[in-house]
Amino acid sequence: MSPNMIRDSDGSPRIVLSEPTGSTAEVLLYGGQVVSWKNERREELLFMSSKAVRKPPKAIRGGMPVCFPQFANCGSLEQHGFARNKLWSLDDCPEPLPPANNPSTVDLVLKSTEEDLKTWPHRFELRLRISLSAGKLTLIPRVRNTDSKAFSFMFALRNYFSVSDISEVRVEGLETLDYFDNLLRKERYTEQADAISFDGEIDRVYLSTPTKIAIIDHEKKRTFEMRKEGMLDAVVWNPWDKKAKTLPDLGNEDYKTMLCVDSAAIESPIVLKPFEEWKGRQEICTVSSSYCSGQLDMRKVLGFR
Ligand code: TA6
Repeated sequence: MSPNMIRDSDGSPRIVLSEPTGSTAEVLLYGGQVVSWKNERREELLFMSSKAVRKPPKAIRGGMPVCFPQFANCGSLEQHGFARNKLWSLDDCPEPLPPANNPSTVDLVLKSTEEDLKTWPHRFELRLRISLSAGKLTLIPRVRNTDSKAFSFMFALRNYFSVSDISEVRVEGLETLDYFDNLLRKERYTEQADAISFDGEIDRVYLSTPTKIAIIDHEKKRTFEMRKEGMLDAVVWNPWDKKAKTLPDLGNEDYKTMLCVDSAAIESPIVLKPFEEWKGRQEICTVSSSYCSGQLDMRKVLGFR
């Protein structure tokens, strides 16, 4: 049995994943983008801008945009590359992954076209498996070099988390790491705090992070546990009020209820020889956290027994 495919009001295809405990996820072929993840209590876990634009060539501001083959504007392509601005297809050949054939998993693919070669001169196949289970959303991105020469690329899964109030959120797992600060000429700094909290714009690429990162929403008593493989870095971004006003597809107050923590391969771009394939993995679990003034034992949340 496959996932449910419905049509949006504008006719664009939307795939609805479901699993037995009642959580759902919704995916658009446009951008290969998860645009909704609701838990069994029908609470939306991902942020979607109140002014999101859902048609080409704009990327949809919310959910989980795929940034490929470039991150930010550190290259000749559009911001965050072109993958999130293109129409993907259902992938009927997800090998070497076993076929999914269940309502909680979908396989998508984006293949380079001759037209694409004019902007990025490399033949590729970008695949994404999106799999929903109770309290967990797993994304498995893969990039295959189908060209006759090697190429390198950056990659990120931009996770727009829905939070109750950004000033009540902490991120654990990035302490003591070096990071590039996009607000300070991308210079390299070292994180001094034992957890990241938010009182202004933040735009950092943390380097060579641990596998596990926790995003703790005190007000909702909810922790997102993020585990990633094949993507060494993590981006943390919130535009805050001033930058938010410069983004036409972001509501002026939206910054208060969003936080981007992305799985990313940025500092060391991935290099593929002809016919090699890179595979990443990102799992996000939701955990009820009875955090109250330091009671949450982060060693347990992050699995350090
Ligand atoms: O976090 C990196 C970054 O480039 C920020 O500087 C900001 O521009 C953000 O991504 C948003 O990018 P987008 O293209 O989604 O508006």
